[in-house]
Amino acid sequence: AAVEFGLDAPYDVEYHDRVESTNAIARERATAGASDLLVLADEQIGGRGRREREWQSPSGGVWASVVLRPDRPPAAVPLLTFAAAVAVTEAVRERGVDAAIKWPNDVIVPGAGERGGRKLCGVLTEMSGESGRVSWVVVGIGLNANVPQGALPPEATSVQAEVGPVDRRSLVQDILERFSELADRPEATLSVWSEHALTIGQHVRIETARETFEGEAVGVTDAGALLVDTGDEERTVYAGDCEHVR
Ligand code: BTX
Repeated sequence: AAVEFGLDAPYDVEYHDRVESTNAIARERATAGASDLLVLADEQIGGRGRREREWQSPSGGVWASVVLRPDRPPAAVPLLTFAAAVAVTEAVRERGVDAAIKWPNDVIVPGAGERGGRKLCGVLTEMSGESGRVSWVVVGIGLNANVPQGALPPEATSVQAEVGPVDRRSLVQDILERFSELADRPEATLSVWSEHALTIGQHVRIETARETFEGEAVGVTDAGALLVDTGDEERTVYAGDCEHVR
């Protein structure tokens, strides 16, 4: 049914009208040996974010998971999350949405006041491997494209809410082309990411599995970890939630 979306993608495409989670299907396919595969759905009923959080995925969105077998160490995998965020940011900007990246995995519409900092897209990257080698990676992209505002959490926005409904086929196509181009180019990814990222220079509140602290985001490492100056020391944050405090 990939015909439904009519995609001419740089990956094999498996299309579903409705699934639990495209990441869950992609993980199964990856475990069975697949690579360069895109699992795409119109609607998810069990979409997931990081730490098992729910991801609202009503019909009309772009719920997509790419299976890759990249020849790179696990430490370089977060740059695939960056590549996806860059691809989405550029594609929606081309369509008139004022989008920017929030470390590590969100595309937001900055704005001011009440409508400021709303989440447009999230990326969930999962991987498997052993002894320092990556076996497979699943990069899950959740983009609120043509979804009604009422079906989203209040802190979210959609392409439709920002600029009106868009052609999802060409949107997905643009995202995939850019993503596949960046997927093999970690250095290029990092530099374009930095251009689109809002986080650097902001005062941030970081929440990791173990602690919460604040400081100024001063940069990212080559592997995409966030550097935060707390005033006392510079911390390196590999994974966690980040809020822009001011
Ligand atoms: P995250 O953990 O950074 O963000 C999850 C949080 O985002 C939720 O707790 C909620 O507050 C908020 N949220 C939930 N749904 C939406 C939405 N539709 N728009 C904006 N904010 C929302 C982000 O995780 C990573 C999400 C990846 C989703 C893709 S969709 C394709 C693939 N399949 C799958 O199950 N997950 C990925």
